[in-house]
Amino acid sequence: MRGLFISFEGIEGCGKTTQLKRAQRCLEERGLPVLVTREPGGTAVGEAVRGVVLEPLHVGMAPAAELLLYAAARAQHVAEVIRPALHDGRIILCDRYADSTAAYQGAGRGLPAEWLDTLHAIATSGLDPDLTVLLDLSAAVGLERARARGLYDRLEHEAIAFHDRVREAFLRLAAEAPKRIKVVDADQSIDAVAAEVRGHIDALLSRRQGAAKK
Ligand code: T5A
Repeated sequence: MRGLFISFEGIEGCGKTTQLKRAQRCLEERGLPVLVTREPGGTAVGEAVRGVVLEPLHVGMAPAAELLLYAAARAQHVAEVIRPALHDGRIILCDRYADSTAAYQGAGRGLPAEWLDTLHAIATSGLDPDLTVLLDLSAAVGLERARARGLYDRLEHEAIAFHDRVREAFLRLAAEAPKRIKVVDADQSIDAVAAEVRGHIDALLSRRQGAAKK
């Protein structure tokens, strides 16, 4: 049976990585085959692109160059990792995917939607996640959490207004695709967030089992 593709999205510091690890543990304890990956990254090419695109010294990167780099990393990731893992029946937990491009390069940088649509088609052939967990948090709290770790990447240097636009864009995407994108309030304890995330993943697994029985 085809696997499942689950992405985790949200602004900087919203807790994606923390929650993705929790979900991984929970699924592996049940003996399910899980693959954890991230964007940009997940392949040698993608990790090299990640180094370029997140480098704080690259302050002058043109928005179009940024968009193309994220798209290039995604094209490699989909071809080398995501499609093969889906074919092998694995549950893919992916830290960021195409909704990040819509939110950051679309709303954040103001790049035209047609460019994003075209590159999405080229990079993914239209592959969307089965479930996207959107961890919603105010930009102020998210950046405080991210900065408390002492590491700043290039996008974390952007003004708070940029991150507010990104958050609003994620919420708009969720309103447009309520079946796929589930919003979870990330301003709760790690355990409380994990319980909500687990609920959404369990609902997806139940739907899958129900469909398989028909
Ligand atoms: N990007 C990416 C684009 O612009 N376009 C794209 O197409 C793509 C794919 C990627 C950057 O690239 C951009 C977006 C990003 O700027 P990244 O490393 O994936 O960078 O993304 P970040 O959001 O920067 O990752 P972070 O590691 O900063 O955030 P996470 O993973 O959301 O948060 P996490 O889990 O590491 O937690 C951050 C801190 O908060 C604590 C954790 O312990 C940790 O210290 N925390 C909590 N504290 C209190 N309560 C909770 N509920 C907490 N949950 C976690």
